Amino acid sequence: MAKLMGVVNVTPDSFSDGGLYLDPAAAIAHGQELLAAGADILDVGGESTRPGAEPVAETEELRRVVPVVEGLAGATISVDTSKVAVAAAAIDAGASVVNDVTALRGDPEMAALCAERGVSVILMHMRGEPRTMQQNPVYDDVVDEVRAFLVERIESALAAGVAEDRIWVDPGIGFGKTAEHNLELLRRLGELAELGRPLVIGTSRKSFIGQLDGSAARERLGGTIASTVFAAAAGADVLRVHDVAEVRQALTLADAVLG
Ligand code: HH2
Repeated sequence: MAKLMGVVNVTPDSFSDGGLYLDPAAAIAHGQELLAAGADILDVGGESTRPGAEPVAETEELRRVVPVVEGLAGATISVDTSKVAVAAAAIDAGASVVNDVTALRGDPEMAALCAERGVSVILMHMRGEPRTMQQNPVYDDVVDEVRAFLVERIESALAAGVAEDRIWVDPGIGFGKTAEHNLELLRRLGELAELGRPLVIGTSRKSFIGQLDGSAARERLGGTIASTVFAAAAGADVLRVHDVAEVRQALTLADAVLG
């Protein structure tokens, strides 16, 4: 079965749960709940990357993330950051995966850090930057372009000394893409699974679901479940979700039917 990555957003402004887990004790308790619900990995982040989000200062991001990673040590933890200082401190505190939405382009030192520390790295596709990425994104063929980007980023990570078996890839659902681009990526996910690296997918509560039916971020569980089941059936290896218990049940059922 695909692995589940539970989202722990230690932020005031994440698009679906901003402010709920800004207090470290609340974030740690939430992470423990997600583990009890069957999360295989916890993705701890201190900076929202929602469309329009403003960057967070390094000291603030460190203050949010490090105590939560420390408090959850023992679990498999990824740190959702593009800053090398935050990644380094999180690794010291127990994280073993760096989830970098810039695919190692945001900080010139990040690739070397990941190589040196031997951690796994998630290379995610994003067109532009969060502040502006949803302003009219255009592709000739979104799947071909995402795939070519990921191939180039894999080569760059390898050249920096990251071991091949530490590299995971992610098409970045919602990062510089229209709803139709996201649907096309899900429809043709098999073409990305062919890259031969673990494939991470994050559709959870995202706005392309709301664009289909008008639902608000907290009302998108049905669309989250449908999209994660499709993604798992198409070869996704890691599903990044907020609602671990519900998605786990859906995947268990899908696995039982499909074998
Ligand atoms: N999506 C979000 C954040 N990080 N990382 C990867 N690898 N893939 C994703 O699809 C992805 C990600 C956005 O979701 P969320 O963390 O809930 O929101 P926010 O960025 O507002 O904190």
